[in-house]
Amino acid sequence: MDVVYSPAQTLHHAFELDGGQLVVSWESPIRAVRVAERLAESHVMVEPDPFDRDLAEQVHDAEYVEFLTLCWDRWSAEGRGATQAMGFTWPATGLRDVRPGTLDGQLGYYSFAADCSIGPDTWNSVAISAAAAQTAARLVAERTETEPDRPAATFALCRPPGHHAGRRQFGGYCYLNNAAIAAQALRNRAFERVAVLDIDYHHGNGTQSIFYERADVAFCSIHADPVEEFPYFSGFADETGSDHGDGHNLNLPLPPGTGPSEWMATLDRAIDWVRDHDPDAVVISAGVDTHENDPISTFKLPTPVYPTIGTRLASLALPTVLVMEGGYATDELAENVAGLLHGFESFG
Ligand code: OKP
Ligand code: ZN
Repeated sequence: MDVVYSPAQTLHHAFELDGGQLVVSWESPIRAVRVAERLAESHVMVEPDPFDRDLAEQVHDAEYVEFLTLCWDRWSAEGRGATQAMGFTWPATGLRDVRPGTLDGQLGYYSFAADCSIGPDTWNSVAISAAAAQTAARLVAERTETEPDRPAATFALCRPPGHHAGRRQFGGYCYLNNAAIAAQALRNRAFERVAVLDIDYHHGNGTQSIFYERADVAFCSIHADPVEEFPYFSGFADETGSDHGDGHNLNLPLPPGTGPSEWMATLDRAIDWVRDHDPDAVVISAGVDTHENDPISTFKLPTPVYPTIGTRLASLALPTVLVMEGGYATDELAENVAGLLHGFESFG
């Protein structure tokens, strides 16, 4: 399969509040560098199309997208360009959901976590990361038209990741929701029903919330139980969708420390659920922070399991956009991603 990626995605780097201190984010540029280097040995690398803002505004509020594009300029115009922009107060429970006029107010209004700063290159990398997902969806749609009997697949090497970003909220290292943008792009083409399957270690709260009331995009996620793990306030098993989306959302939380046999059995459940929804195309939120050496996660998947995961995903035999999410074991990351893709490609 082709890989969509631009080196401009490495320009962004962020800080996160961790253990009471602001530190360099685990979500580092080297992640994309290593994965790209590795995949270039075995795959055709494709440059992303120009960022399609109208498409992004189908899954994000236009005002929010505007905020992201202007944030750094406003921040530096305030004379604060020596550090990166980050909020410090949020409309938490009991407070009012009003949009403030000031930058500090809006930084809180538009985010849910202090792990996601905005620097001079953030918007550029974020937009190109989203464009990689959008381009991967286009390629899958076009290949499905020319070869309808052969399920097309493309990998969007997205960085920064996206699955925590909501309609108007950044956090969890995510600003624009790349997987949601890919799913919407597929919906805008010939695919009437799309399923997003999120196998990142963390719950894809942003993707879930974007499609929660919709029947045309189903969402299923396997992740660490939010009782113990980020994002803490979303990802419970009783979140099943609402309104038209009722029954179109499935969360499969697992305890910290979950190993490969339990995880693979859960993947089988997820794949069965997706198949029961009879989608025309699939988006995989492909995080590999489930790896045993991941520095911020607790699952125990060994490197050799990723090809097996890829093969199982391919067994859906549907047009598929794979979108990279997390994975912070930088020494193993590229091998795990390559293994996932090779396993996928070896199916059938
Ligand atoms: C992004 B993705 C406090 C911990 C913040 C945020 C985890 C975001 C994961 N510094 N952790 O799902 O891989
Ligand atoms: Zn994650």
